Amino acid sequence: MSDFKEVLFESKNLINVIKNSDIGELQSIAHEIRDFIVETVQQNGGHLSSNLGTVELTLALYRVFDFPEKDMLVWDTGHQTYTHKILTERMQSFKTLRKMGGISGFTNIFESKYDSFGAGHVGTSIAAALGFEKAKKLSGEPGEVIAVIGDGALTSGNALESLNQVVGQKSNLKIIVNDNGMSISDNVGSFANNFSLIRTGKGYNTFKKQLKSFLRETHLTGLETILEWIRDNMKHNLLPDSIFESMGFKYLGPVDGHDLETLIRVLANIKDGYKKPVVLHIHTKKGCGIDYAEAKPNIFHGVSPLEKNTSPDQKKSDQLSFSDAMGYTLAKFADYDDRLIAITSAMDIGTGLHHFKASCEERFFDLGITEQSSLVFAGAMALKGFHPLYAVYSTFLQRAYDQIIHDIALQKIPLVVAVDRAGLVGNDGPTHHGTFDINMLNPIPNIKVYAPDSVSNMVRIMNFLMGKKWNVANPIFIRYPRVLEDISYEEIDKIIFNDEKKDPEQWEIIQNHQYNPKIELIIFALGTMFNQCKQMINKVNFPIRLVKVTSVKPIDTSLIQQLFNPENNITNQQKIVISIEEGMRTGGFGEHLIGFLKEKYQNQIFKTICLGIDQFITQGNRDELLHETGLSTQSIYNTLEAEIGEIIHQHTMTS
Ligand SMILES: Cc1ncc(C[n+]2csc(CCOP(=O)(O)OP(=O)(O)O)c2C)c(N)n1
Repeated sequence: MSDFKEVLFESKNLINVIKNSDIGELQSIAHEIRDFIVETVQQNGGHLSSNLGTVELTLALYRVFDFPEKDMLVWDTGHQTYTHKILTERMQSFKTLRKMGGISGFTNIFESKYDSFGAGHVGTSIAAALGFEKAKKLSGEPGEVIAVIGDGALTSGNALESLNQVVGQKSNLKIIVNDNGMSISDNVGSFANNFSLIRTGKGYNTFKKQLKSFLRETHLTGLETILEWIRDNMKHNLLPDSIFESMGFKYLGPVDGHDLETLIRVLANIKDGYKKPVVLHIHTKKGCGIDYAEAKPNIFHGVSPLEKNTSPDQKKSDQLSFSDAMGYTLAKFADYDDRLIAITSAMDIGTGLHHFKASCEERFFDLGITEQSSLVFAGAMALKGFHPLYAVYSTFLQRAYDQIIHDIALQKIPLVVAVDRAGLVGNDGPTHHGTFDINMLNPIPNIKVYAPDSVSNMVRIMNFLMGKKWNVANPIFIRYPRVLEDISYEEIDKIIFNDEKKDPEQWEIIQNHQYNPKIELIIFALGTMFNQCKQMINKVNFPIRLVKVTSVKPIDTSLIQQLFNPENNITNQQKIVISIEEGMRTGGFGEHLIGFLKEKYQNQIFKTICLGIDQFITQGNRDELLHETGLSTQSIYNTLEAEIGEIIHQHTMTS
């Protein structure tokens, strides 16, 4: 074990170590932290590139400021906080990163007093920091508040609207812009262009050298002197008219975010000194220090667990995700339909739209982290006769709720929203589970919400809607999970080529072999839950009809009529109705369906059970989480046994 590895693993107070180490020692500690992050992410999965980019920044921040007692640190998004976690009493538990019962991959106020504000969605750091600063001021507490935000997150609506408030609120916030030129993929938009001009301009390198020698050679530590020097040189070399300065901030930088010495000097000079909000622009390398992550920072933004000692991109899989299948299918359709448009909010790879981008770049739009604007943009294109599909994770669609109601549904704009990662997403945990989309969408008029049970059926539904002909008259939402399936691109090609279609509004029934004229169980299983239930029904020696529900709304009233038609029910058979969905129970599909059935067929309904999710769900792998939420095959069986076991046994014996 190297000395510094020992320091890292053995020390009870790493912050103290950081405060008392010289630059050389800090660099060695940075090296060990990087190794430890890579090792842990290889085992547990997680955000690799972003965390490799913030090691030195985090060390410098803890070296200079006194978190959390005096100063406060607010991380945006929270996905780049592994070094922060390691330094703040979580070194020993870091091995449990993202595992069930372990530490979160994001900031979490229940986990540590050092995590000042929980995050997972981008763009909240500046507003939170401003709120903390005001609260500190009103209660007479000293200390600085620092927000760290990436160049990607900075372009989100939330961040920009807060940025616009800082100066007017007479704030002294210190905002550190961690600029690596990347969101998950390349960052887009005017801010990104501006930053990129600074980074690639000749002036930046000259400035870096000049700043370094200035700091070395001068013994002046007077804040004004150094900052004036930075500003003047910046102005001459780089930024005649900084966006931030014109907004009223003191703009400093760009500073090399991997140069510990300079970072510490600049942060120390900012501390307590400037009675004005400051933007410190640092330049970092996403994936810094690890060749493969530096070369492909987008691929290693978020990675799955790996075999030890293999580079993550060596992983092979003969399975496909719903996301890849969706993006691939859409790309195929672009050949038939020259009005088809694909839109993402900075998630081209995650949503599989990179397939579309690769084959049809002129009709692919990455609008950055702007879920609200992206939806409006899609709506406007649809009104001009184009055929937009906006792919977005369920959890991020929450950001655009008003746009769904006010801009899209109210105007009944015909477009498709592909709601990816709907349901339990696994180790990213509660900030990322897609468990609210059904409840959000269910009450909204004019829209339709589909929920395929499998990749192949999703492709068939896509064929039905937009294969060879755009068949979309309403806003359509297709929700599908973060799940891999054994299906190949060739099989998808066949479905597309043969134009196999599925009308999702027509549900299907399967039945186990028995019939009981007195009582039966009808299970309405939405989307993914069909598979869990299918495995279960053959275990049960009791008449069950399992309905594969592929649309949240509209509900299939003709199938319901077929099941409940009183004229067919001459034995006055009673029914136990169960609904099951991978989403919040309250206000979900099941509550709505059962309400409808009770209103129409009360006298046939013996009992109802509505299965779904009741609380914020922790992190863990999908199987663990399905089990925890009562949605795995085994736990559904257990619930039935507990709730209606008696009835089942009674009727099984007498039938
Ligand atoms: C509202 C929302 N949309 C999308 C995401 C997905 N996401 C997580 S990190 C990220 C990129 C952030 O880029 P940046 O802030 O520059 O940080 P970096 O990873 O480059 O350090 C995105 C798009 C999210 N977390 N929240």
